[in-house]
Amino acid sequence: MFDVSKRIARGAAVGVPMVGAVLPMGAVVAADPAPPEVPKNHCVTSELTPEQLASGQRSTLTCFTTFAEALASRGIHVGEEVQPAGLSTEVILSVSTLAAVHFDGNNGGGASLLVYGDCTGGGISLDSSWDNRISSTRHAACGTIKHFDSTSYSGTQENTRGLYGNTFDLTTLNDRVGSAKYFA
Ligand SMILES: [Ca+2]
Repeated sequence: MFDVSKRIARGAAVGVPMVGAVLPMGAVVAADPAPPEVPKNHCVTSELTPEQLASGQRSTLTCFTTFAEALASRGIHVGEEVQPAGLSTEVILSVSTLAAVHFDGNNGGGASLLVYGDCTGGGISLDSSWDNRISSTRHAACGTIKHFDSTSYSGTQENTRGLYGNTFDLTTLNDRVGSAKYFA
């Protein structure tokens, strides 16, 4: 007799969470109208010509949610899971029009900025979305990259030189780059 009453009590207790389960479902519905906006942290631009540099033009950036989408916008197709630091040197060097990739973080981490062009002295001048953010630079087709403090290719300068495909952390100009020029 005692056991039976315990079972009834447990059965009643089990029924409570079932009724309560309606509330979390209602909470999910209430959250639907405001889904979090996914940031577009992976951007693409083309080098400005020496004439455009001289006229003070700023670079136009097109940004995407994933690194793979940013690459695909210029015809490089990799898996959606590929992150900037994981992009193989083989892929980087297979695209002769990719000058370099800049990163917000050290050693190829964080948001990325792909720069297309050749290596004959063209450059980029950054707007407020990327000014003073670059912390590391990965060389693609261009072996020498000159980073400048100001957006008009002047002020303190830091150059990176080396093997194509290598990534360099900036020191003096970490989080200070306003413009850059690309050379062979
Ligand atoms: Ca940074």
